[in-house]
Amino acid sequence: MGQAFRKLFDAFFGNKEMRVVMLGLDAAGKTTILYKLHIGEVLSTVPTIGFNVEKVQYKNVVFTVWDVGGQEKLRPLWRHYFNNTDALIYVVDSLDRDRIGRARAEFQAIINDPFMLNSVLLVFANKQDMVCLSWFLLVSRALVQDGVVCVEY
Ligand SMILES: Nc1nc2c(ncn2[C@@H]2O[C@H](COP(=O)(O)OP(=O)(O)OP(=O)(O)O)[C@@H](O)[C@H]2O)c(=O)[nH]1
Ligand SMILES: [Mg+2]
Repeated sequence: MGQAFRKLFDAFFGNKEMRVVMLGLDAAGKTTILYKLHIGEVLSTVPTIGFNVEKVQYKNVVFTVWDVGGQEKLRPLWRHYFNNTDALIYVVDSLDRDRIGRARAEFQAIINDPFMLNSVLLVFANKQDMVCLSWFLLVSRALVQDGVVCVEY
């Protein structure tokens, strides 16, 4: 009885859980972001082989954030993380001009996957502290109109 009430109470007022998958090419900065979110500090990282996962709480929402390695040989494994994903954070290295086309192609493949059709989406243009360099990704503004995301430059 007590258990049933607790479940009902949690459903209305308790913590919500969201599964978030963070993807992007190798060295985009995913692991750095994960640990900045988790412990609030920038740690030194090594390339991720496999994944890291941490829980991050914001107000009454617990985000389980999966940070998946982005090296070319690991990218075919990304799709195994898509099922039941509430949100995708796609991290792009704003300075990586040479691979912006590859980053875009991988992004399109992800968002066209049937498992990802209902996921919330954030594209994170990372390394903006270095934008004094000669080239960088322009930060865009995404607007949702009738369920369609329009990007303003
Ligand atoms: N200047 C700058 N460097 C960053 C930033 N974020 C990450 N880096 C650096 O970029 C490098 C790669 O960062 P990681 O977080 O390991 O990249 P990753 O996306 O997890 O890479 P994989 O695990 O191989 O997929 C590291 O040397 C980081 O210190 C940032 O915002 N600014
Ligand atoms: Mg990593």
